[in-house]
Amino acid sequence: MAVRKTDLKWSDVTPKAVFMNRRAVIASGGAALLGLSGGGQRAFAADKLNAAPSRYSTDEKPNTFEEISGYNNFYEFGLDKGDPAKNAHALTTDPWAVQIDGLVDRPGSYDLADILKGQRLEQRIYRHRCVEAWSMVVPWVGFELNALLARVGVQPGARFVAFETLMRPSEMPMQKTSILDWPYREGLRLDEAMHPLAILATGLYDEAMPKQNGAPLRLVVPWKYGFKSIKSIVRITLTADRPQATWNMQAPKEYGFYSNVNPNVDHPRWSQASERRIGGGFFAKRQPTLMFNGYGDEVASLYAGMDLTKEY
Ligand SMILES: Nc1nc2c(c(=O)[nH]1)N[C@H]1C(S)=C(S)[C@@H](COP(=O)(O)O)O[C@H]1N2
Ligand SMILES: [Mo]
Repeated sequence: MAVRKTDLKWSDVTPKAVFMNRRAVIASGGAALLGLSGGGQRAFAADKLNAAPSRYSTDEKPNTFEEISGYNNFYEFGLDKGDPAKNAHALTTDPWAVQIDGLVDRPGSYDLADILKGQRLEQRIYRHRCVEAWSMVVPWVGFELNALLARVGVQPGARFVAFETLMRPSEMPMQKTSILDWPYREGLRLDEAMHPLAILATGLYDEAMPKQNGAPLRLVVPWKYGFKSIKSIVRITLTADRPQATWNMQAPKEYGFYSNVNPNVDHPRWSQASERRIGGGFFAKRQPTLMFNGYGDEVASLYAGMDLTKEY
């Protein structure tokens, strides 16, 4: 892959996480995974990734690593929740380049290691709410999307940010079918993308991102339904016009562009008023879904004056 090195002013500091991906996996030969399976709850220190705790973390109890990496939507690897964990090992995530283009001052194809250099990694324990009305609590490790956008220089005409997942049918078998219009695409309004809650994540707990969760780089936007959080990102484009988003293209009456978590706007085929927390067990009570997934104090002002029953 083309690597342009670079007129970006990346700092010389190299966080451990840059090397983590390669080292931990090779060194452990899978032993790390065995270590995980016994314990349920894991330490949140995230030392291996050198990630600082965040004031944006929820104090709710996180789901286990096994729950978070064993129950996934990643249609490139199959439609069942267990398919990504079974099939995503086939994905080559190193080397990895991200094309950053459109209305930016310093467009280019950037090696992921260069992007991570000098980024302040944080552990963000976020609520995670799928449009299918299940939820988890996930200790992501990542950095604010706005930090990357600042580094490439957003031009004045930019109003949206578009994201694309890798297109590689040889490793992503469902891309040989037309169940979705590949590659998976998503978009945010620029002010949403600049919000400090929106992160690019490279890890979970203190491990590099499992492939089924979108290694090596995925978006996390905790006040929106999970499908906005696009996985295995290879392209970020600043645009003047609203970009296409996969589920919105697929079924616009069911999935709007904004896709803010909203208990008052039902999906046409099911209620969004409550959710099932994964791992709670079969008899666990459903819990009420919160407006903006509980992040209203932080993000509601982004939507002042909008009718969220129409712009869903
Ligand atoms: N490329 C890609 N990204 C994707 C998806 C997908 O199918 N392909 N599924 C989305 C959906 S519907 C959800 S709920 C989240 C799930 O993220 P998780 O598996 O880490 O919980 O990923 C989102 N990102
Ligand atoms: Mo989802």
